[in-house]
Amino acid sequence: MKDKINNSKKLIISHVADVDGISALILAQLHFGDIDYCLVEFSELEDFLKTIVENGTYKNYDEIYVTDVSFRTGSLELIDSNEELKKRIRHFDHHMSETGAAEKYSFVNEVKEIDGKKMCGTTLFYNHIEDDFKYKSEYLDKYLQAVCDYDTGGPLCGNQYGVDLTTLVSIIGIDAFIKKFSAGIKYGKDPMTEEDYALINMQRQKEQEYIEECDKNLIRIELNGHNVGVVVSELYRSSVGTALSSKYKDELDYILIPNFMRMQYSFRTVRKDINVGQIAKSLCIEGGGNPGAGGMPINTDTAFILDLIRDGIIKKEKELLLQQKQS
Ligand SMILES: [Mn+2]
Repeated sequence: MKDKINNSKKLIISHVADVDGISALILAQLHFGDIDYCLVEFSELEDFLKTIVENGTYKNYDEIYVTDVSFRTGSLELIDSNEELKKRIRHFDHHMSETGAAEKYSFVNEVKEIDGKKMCGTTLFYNHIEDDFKYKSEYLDKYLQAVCDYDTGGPLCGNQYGVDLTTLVSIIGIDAFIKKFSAGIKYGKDPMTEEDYALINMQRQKEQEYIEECDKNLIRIELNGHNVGVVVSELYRSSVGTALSSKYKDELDYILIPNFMRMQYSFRTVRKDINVGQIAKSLCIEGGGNPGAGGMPINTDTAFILDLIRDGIIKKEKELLLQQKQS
């Protein structure tokens, strides 16, 4: 979680984990000025809402934007039971909240596509402010397209600029990324420099080597009837997950990446017959995502998977020993 609370009139709560969540914040800051914000993992939303309700700060805001983050049961009930909070919430998301939440709660606004065009958190929020947005440009269009293509299509989306943005934020961090692309959008000019591309290329080579290491250490487990490849890794989760899911698409339903730095599991698949967002949701109340990319916290409900991974490690070691003996 990353926040800046400064008694402004508006608050935006967005997704900390990717360029889509961060870009909604960039647009909000350009549009409204220096507003309060909080970037969260999905699993942190409820706690953050509880905090602003308990200390009463939510009443300072005339509007509270929730972008690229979906609501779980706890958050839904919290908002629904508090009229003052509810009337301030403006929700723009393309994930799926709890089943039926969009029909049941008027403040839930989830849109997957408009006129056959896939949407992401940033583009939905942009549609909301577009009429009065001062910084329209060809560059803005290119940026929004890139964010949306990558967010809905992943590393294989075919939009190289979208892939580059995601690589760059992993190198320079969220604050520097916000500063750089706020300026880019403000002046309608691509802020990527030759140095940025040099960094991106270096990173990509490192990433490639990292993926090869992850491949060597891949652990296979069975989880609720699915064949799952597990990579215990801290870096490049989308690239790692996508690369290994592509490589093993015939034998593995999806790739699971436990990350102890974020205390999150990430799910990735390139398979069209598998929906990892739904799988994550079925495993844990705070889980969710879209068909190709999902996530859930490492917590009491999901720690049993770590036992399966331990068994998978032991099994793999035994098989290797056996192979060595035979050869
Ligand atoms: Mn998104």
